[in-house]
Amino acid sequence: MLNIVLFGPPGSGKGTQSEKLIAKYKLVHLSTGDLLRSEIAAMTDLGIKAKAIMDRGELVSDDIVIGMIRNKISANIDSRGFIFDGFPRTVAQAGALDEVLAEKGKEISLMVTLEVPDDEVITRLLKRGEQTGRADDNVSVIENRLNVYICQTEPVIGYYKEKKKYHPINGIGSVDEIFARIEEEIKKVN
Ligand code: B4P
Repeated sequence: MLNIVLFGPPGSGKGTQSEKLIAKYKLVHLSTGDLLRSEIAAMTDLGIKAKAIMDRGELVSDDIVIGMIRNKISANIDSRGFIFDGFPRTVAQAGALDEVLAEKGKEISLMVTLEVPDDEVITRLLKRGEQTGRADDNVSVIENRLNVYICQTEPVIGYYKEKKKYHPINGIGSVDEIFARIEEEIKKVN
């Protein structure tokens, strides 16, 4: 199995690159952001709770997202592999992901981090906000998302560094250029 954690700040291009990775490697895409937005669209109890949290740019509780991921992994365990997009976002989520995979005799192959400076992600997210009206793509919420990333999510890098699975790449350039950099990192482990 090829199991990739695609990591980076909000707006670094995780969702964009996931689409290309799925097409090339036939992996199952697990985006916690997309899963949560589907719950919101369906107006489930979980979705109603998640919407308020996401609209503030904060993280939905570990229990909720770990439960969602556990179900999806179990349902697709015979696939060629997974791309984890926007998950794990806390060290507790990273540990839980390893446990869920280990229960099934699997593990993460590599963590690719898209390195993009704050001014660039702010520009990208404001543009998407204008184009799509996404509720969390406005200046004050983007600032909060970046703070949450630094405080709660960046420590996940240390978790994968210790396991020798950390592969940082430059996330500035065209979508195809960045994809080629990701492919180079995959070749090193696959
Ligand atoms: P996500 O949906 O994961 O969204 P994201 O981090 O904002 O976006 P991403 O990095 O995927 O950027 P994209 O490719 O779209 O999270 C949203 C919220 O959900 C979180 O704030 C949180 O509340 C909640 N949540 C999700 N997962 C959670 C978890 N595990 N635990 C707790 N809470 C969780 O790219 C952004 C823009 O840049 C696009 O418009 C794109 O077109 C553009 N772009 C992409 N690549 C580019 C390039 N190379 N050059 C120029 N522009 C580019």
